[in-house]
Amino acid sequence: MSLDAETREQLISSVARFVREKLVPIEDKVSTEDRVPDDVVQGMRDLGLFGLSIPAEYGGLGLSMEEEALVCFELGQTSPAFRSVIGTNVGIGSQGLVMFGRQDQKDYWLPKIASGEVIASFCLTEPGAGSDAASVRTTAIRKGDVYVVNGTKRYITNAAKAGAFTLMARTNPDNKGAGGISAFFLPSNLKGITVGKPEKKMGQQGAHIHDVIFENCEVPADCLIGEKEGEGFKLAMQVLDRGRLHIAAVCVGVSERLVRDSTTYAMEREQFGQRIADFQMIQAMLADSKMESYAARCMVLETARKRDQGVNIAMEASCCKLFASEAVGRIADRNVQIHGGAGYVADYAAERFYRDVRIFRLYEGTSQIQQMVIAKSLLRNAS
Ligand code: COS
Repeated sequence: MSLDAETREQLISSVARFVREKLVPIEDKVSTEDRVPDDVVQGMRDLGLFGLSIPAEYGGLGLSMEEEALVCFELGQTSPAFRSVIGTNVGIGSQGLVMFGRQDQKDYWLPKIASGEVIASFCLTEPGAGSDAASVRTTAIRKGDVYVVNGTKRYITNAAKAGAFTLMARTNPDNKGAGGISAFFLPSNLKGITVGKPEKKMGQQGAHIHDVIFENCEVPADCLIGEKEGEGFKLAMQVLDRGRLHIAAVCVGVSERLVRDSTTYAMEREQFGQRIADFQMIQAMLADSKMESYAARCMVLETARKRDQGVNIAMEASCCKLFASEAVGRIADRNVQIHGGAGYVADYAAERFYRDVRIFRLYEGTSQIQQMVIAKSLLRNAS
């Protein structure tokens, strides 16, 4: 679904204002205290941010992918830890259900996810299964009306706040490959689920990741997403295709913020009797950063529009994630460089963003995984 032009404009400008007035001023505090305040989370609920991608019939905003990207461009203009609050509900936590859920599952869960009443996390990664997502070892063995789940999930964003999990587990241990994996959507308060302590991370303080441990957890059989076992890997891949585009859009937003910060600083800072913005070597860095952020923006919008037209964008989403996440890394690095010594100390946002953006090249598939997806697609289509 797509909004009319006026509603779209209103939404984008409300998000931009919220970011500018409520989020940017507390970036540093959130980072230091490692916590997003409750009133800010409530503000996100009021704006409908938890339900960006949930169809309107379930109380979400039902945005098209292009509209979601436009919102991400705005949300990315501040510390990415804020985006993480809504990120799993909008993306990987909910989309398996949106794409493949049964009607009764959607009716029950999606309104709660859209309103932010329930936080949904995505449990795929394990200690032994990261890039090789098909090697999931967590098992879900059917016994009567339940699946008995055993295993450990790792680096699960928002797990401690989650009211529900999208879980990938092996329902057929005899099939060690992708076909043995099924997807479940289950409440987080079942007996046998423990959430570990938050990990100490390099950046994005305020956003948290945890282990989720399943020990003989009896998951009602109707928590299986859809009707059939063995569909979990393909579900995860399709959720990630979409998620990668979302992350690329966030990278664009952060890139644009950093280009602005670099330019502002270069115009304020004086050396050798003039502002450093007048030195061509500084200008070259500014120009490269702008070029890369603009290229990433164009790629994301083009791919989002294609997806909205129903085109399979698995390969293009990987192109976007690869380019935008690597670009924002270079842009954050140049931003530190332009700030000089000030870029290395925590008084300026440059140091924090440098750490914050590093994860973009890792989660929802590393840069090397995106290269694999792109190359595999090229070879498949050429043969
Ligand atoms: N959409 C639909 N189906 C897909 C798909 C996609 N994007 N990608 C793969 N599949 C299907 C394949 O068509 C294949 O189906 P068949 O067995 O019917 O032919 C099946 O899934 C297995 O595919 P493939 O052999 O390509 O899987 P691989 O084990 O080689 O893994 C990669 C492919 C590496 C791309 C995958 O494991 C991956 O994306 N890993 C990274 C995971 C990740 O992002 N982790 C981050 C944690 S989540 S925050």
